[in-house]
Amino acid sequence: MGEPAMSNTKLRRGGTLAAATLALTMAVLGAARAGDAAVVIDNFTFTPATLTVAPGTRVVWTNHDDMVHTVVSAANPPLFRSKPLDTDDSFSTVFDKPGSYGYYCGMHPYMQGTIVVK
Ligand SMILES: [Cu+2]
Repeated sequence: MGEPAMSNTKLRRGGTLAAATLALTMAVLGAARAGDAAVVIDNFTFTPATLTVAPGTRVVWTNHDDMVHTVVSAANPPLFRSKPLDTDDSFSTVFDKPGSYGYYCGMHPYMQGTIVVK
C-alpha cells in the first residue's frame, strides 16, 4: 500500500538532485541560461557586431580568441566593464532600459560592438 508513495518520493528526490546539480554546474561554468543573448569574441571581432535584444535580457560575451580581450561600455562613465577575459572566459550584464549601448575592447579599441535594446 505504501509502495507507490515511496516510489514517488524517490522520483521527486532524484529530480530535485538532478536540478540542483545542473544549477550548480551552470553556476560554476557561467553557462548561458535560457533567454540569454550571446556575443562571441574571436579573431579580434565581436560577433554579431550589433545585437538587438529585448529589455531585461542578459548578454553574455565569451572570448574564443587565444588573445585576452575586455568588454568596456563606450558610455562616459562606462556602464559596464569586464575583467580581462582569457580564452573561454565570459562576461555578462543585463540590459534593462531601451537604448543603444556601444562598447569596445579596452586593449584593442578598434574592436567595437553595439547592443540595441528595444
Ligand atoms: Cu581585444
